Amino acid sequence: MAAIAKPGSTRLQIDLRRHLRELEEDRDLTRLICEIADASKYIVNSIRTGDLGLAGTSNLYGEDQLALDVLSDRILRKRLSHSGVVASMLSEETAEILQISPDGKYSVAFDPLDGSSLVDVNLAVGTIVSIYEGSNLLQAGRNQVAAMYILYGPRTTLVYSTGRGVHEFNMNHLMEYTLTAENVQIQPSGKIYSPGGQRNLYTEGTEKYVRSLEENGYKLRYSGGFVPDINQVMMKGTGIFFYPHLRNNPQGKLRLLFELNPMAYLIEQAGGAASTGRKRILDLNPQSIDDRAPVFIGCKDDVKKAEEFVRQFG
Ligand code: FDP
Repeated sequence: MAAIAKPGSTRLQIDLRRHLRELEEDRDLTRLICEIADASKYIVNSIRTGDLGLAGTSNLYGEDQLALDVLSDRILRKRLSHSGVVASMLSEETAEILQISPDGKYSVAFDPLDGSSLVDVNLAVGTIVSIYEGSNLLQAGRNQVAAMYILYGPRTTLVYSTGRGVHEFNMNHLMEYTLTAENVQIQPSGKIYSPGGQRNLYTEGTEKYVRSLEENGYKLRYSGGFVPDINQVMMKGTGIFFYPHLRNNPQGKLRLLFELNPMAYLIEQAGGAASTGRKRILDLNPQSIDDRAPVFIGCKDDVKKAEEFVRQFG
């Protein structure tokens, strides 16, 4: 494998394309990741200047779409369908898998703008992407060949993995992504927790788990956006995020194909873990494109503890 810095050390002024080239990644995969990175520049622009009104359509899940969701979706879909390397693609905003080209080497599932309920209050949102080889998007997340997210916060950052560590890039004033952290690592346990979902709907296992975190001095740090919340774990190298099974909703809220699989891939690559409380996220076999699952994701030992509570108390 080509040059990757040791954890904690960073090589600067390396742009995304060069980084991928140095890792000797497949040319088509390099192309695909760079196309998504390029598309994100237009999404950033739309976020800065975009129309925040409702677009008058709703997605598969019956939620109102903000114009920005629609815009981001269009930007990504257009880029991907013209990339020449995509066999099929699936957006969180659409109800079907689109077959693009029989010559395409990769398939892509993406959430173009996750956390859209935070847009109108100017909190951080993000794009999440999951990549498989071939045209099958309905397979276990462990088969992903790459995953990435882009966080639109005070800064725009891109985090990717092709199975050779997790790397962070910052968008500079020329809108180029330059390397800021290479081979990001998550510690075995931490003192931060980000709890999604309504606490009075938690099952006994999750409630007891949260109490044990509080008793052990864990601090609550939760933004309400999956991308910034996961990025916090990733870049601080510590913490656990969960959106658990609820009393009235055993599947939780987050979507397997667009949210959980790519984040689980990235977190595992950084040395963390991701579980439903009973099973490794990356081992779940999706039955349909809108599958959801509960999730405990972050520091390995913290996820293990959550699993113990869920196993014992449900
Ligand atoms: P949003 O509905 O704003 O798009 O799955 C999307 C998501 O946000 C995640 O980003 C976030 O972690 C979660 O939902 C928040 O869910 P609640 O609305 O139930 O708090």
